[in-house]
Amino acid sequence: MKTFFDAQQHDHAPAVELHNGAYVPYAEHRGRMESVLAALDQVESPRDFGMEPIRRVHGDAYLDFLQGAHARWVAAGRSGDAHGYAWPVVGRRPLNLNRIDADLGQFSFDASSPIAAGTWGSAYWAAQSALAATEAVMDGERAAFALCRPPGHHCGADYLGGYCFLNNVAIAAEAAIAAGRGRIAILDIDYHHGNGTQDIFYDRGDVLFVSIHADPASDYPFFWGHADERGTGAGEGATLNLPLPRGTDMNAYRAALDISLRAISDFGADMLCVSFGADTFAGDPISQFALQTAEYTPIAQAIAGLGLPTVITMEGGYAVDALGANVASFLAGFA
Ligand code: OKP
Ligand code: ZN
Repeated sequence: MKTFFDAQQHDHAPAVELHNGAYVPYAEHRGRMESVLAALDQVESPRDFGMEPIRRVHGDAYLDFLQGAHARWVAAGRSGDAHGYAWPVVGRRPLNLNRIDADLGQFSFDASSPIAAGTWGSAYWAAQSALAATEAVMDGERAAFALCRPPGHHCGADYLGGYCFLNNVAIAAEAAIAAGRGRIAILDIDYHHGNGTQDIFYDRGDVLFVSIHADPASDYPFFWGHADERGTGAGEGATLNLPLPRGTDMNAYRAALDISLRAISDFGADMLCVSFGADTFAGDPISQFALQTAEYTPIAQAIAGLGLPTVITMEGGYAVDALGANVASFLAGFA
């Protein structure tokens, strides 16, 4: 399968994150990509599609913030990565305080995503990888894989969070729509609910968002991904959340997958975008499902059975030693 990745995606290297009350080494690190790259035959660097397709999803103020945040952090006399610590819980009024600490709160929803010197460049090239995979599929490939790092599904039009800075799958979907595809289905099978993707398309009837994830009553991101979130306005019914309990194994997972695939086929999509996270793996250090490496192949075969042109974007997966094998097992299902 055509796979896209740019070496600049390695540059994003935060040192630590806040986890259960302590600062621990950042789980979303470059070793994840090295594991995947070692398991795949060949990858191509994407061409540069520029800012226009990114601006279809993200607001100008947010993009200005993201590009400049680390330099402003340094200019404020700080060292290391930019971490926010104050959030505007009520509303998101842009106050133009020109304080880096205020803006870190304004443009994020959690404390999972410090901004390092290389963050903007890596997020930019992860999005370009998603665009290259989309172009490959538009040009006739049956499926293509964007090895996105950083991942994207937690960030919205104007906020980052959950290790995510640019919403790669949303950027891919909007690029396909701009190029003439009418209806897009997004299937999110990361362990965590893709709250950012859901938010971006919540009021849209032309993009179906279907997600299978750990019940947010027990797991991050807590406030989104509940079964009663079904979209609004023209998007009513175009969001489908299938939360599952911790401990879910292939049997229960497969039943939810079948419900997802029926919804996608009923929607009549022209194209499918898959947010693929391998943090559903039994050995994942921050997640609690029980899927095995070999089970990613039949999951992908079932998805491929929809017969839709498919763009696959990488989301999570933190069992680094097994990540390459898990991704290879998934991609094999499309062969
Ligand atoms: C990103 B993706 C828990 C901290 C939560 C955020 C998890 C982001 C997952 N102590 N950290 O969906 O794999
Ligand atoms: Zn995840």
